[in-house]
Amino acid sequence: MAPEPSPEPPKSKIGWLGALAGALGAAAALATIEVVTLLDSTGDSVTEATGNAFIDAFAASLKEIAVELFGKNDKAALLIGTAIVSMLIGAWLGMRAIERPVTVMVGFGVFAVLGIVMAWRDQLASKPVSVLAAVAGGAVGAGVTLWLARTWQRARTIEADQPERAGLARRTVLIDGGIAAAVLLIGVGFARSARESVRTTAAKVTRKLPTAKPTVTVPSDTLDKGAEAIEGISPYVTPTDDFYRIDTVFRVPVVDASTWTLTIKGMVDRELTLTYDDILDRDLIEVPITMMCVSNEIGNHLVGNARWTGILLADLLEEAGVQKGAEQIMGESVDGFTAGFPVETALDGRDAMLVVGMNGHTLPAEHGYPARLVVPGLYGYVSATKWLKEIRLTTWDEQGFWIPRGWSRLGPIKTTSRIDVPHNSEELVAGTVPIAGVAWAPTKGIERVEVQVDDGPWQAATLGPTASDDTWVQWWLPWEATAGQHQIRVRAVDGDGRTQTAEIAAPAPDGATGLHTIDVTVG
Ligand SMILES: Nc1nc2c(c(=O)[nH]1)N[C@H]1C(S)=C(S)[C@@H](COP(=O)(O)O)O[C@H]1N2
Ligand SMILES: [Mo]
Repeated sequence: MAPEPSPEPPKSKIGWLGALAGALGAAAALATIEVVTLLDSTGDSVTEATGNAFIDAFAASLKEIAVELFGKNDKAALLIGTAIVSMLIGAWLGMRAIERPVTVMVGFGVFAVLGIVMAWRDQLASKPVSVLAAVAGGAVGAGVTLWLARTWQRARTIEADQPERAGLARRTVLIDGGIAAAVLLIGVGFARSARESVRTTAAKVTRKLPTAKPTVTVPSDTLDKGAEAIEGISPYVTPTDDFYRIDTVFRVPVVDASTWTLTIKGMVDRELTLTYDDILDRDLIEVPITMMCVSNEIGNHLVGNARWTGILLADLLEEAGVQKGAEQIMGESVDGFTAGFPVETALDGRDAMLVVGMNGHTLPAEHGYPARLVVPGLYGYVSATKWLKEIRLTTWDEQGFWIPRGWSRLGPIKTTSRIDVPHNSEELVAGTVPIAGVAWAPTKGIERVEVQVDDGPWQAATLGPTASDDTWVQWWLPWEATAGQHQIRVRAVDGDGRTQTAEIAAPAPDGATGLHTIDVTVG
């Protein structure tokens, strides 16, 4: 006698439903962090602190400073990646929600502790708010996971016991899951936009940039202007919106200039502390300086020329009194980034500056508001600290951010030239074609730029006017393009008479070398 077929026994394992509960729980934890961080809207959240820690750790293995990873889109990708990884871990925990709820609690507890550790080492995260956010996030995460998993498991059991209630589990999962997801999205959306608006208000520029006295005249008849303008050549002064941006921050720091101060300390006779007003009340000067990133590959655009407004670092150092034995000037930003350069480079007569303005306007947040350093002739990674909070006179024992990560202690900019037009692989029509671009060797200046087509002779290009040797120079050469494939290369000779090396070197550890070379087809 065959036994009655009994209904499927309820699964003891919750399986993928638990995974879904856990993923939603992790998302709820992240959303809670966002909401609690409203208590300190201008600071970094636990999630952002984790992103920053990741960047710092990962930076060590980067051959190129920040270029790929720290681009705007990649930072968003990192944030989304953090959320996905958290949800995967949450899913893994959620699958154990019924049999071993303790695992879920411990898992989210570990999450919270990790978050606190990350926030502790982030200089822009408020410690009490981070602890609160992490603990609340962990508790909500575990709570949501366990609650959803239990509710869904119960619905399944009921469904298994009472066949007339088929579909109950599916409906419960859809409704609860949908409500949970909606609450999370609304919570995150609200918290993000509220924080963003507080940040924008806090970062409001409080005082208009006073008029500055130009130290040199910026020529108006540059090769990008007027009726004779060469189309496609880099403008002599790079518009602020087009100026490259490189930094290690996950989010641009928000600095309230009304409470911000800059301290000059370390090996000085008198420690100086300046407010934003103190700086703006001084006699400001405006100096055009070409700034460049050490990560710039030959032919690339991590370089720009701007008119910087500020005061001479040399004047500040004189007031503070540099002590004997001081070797290095270390700038530190509000988020803890550091960059150091030799004391001599601020005192040898070049215009090393404390900067508050760029191209006639208040320094934009992305470029270091309220103040940054700019030192002619040095790569940004050893000199151009943005969101500056401290200038320390110290020895070489102290190392700036990128030095232990494999970059050279000294970072003088190497003489470099670039072809802007024609483009690589461009198809041209036979006839007279301008070959044009820029070349730079800040502090030394450019004496000559030479262009070679195929195996022909090196021909001297015509140089545009410049304001000083601290800036790049525009150059151009009319070329009689004949049908066929051609290769064009450029080299510069600096103010010391030294020709740019053709030897190819990668950016690490102290800047790329080689000649920018392009191929064109003339039809
Ligand atoms: N606080 C801070 N300042 C910084 C950096 C940074 O990561 N953090 N990067 C430096 C590097 S590597 C360069 S090349 C320049 C770039 O300045 P910009 O973004 O204004 O072009 O800033 C420098 N100052
Ligand atoms: Mo850089």
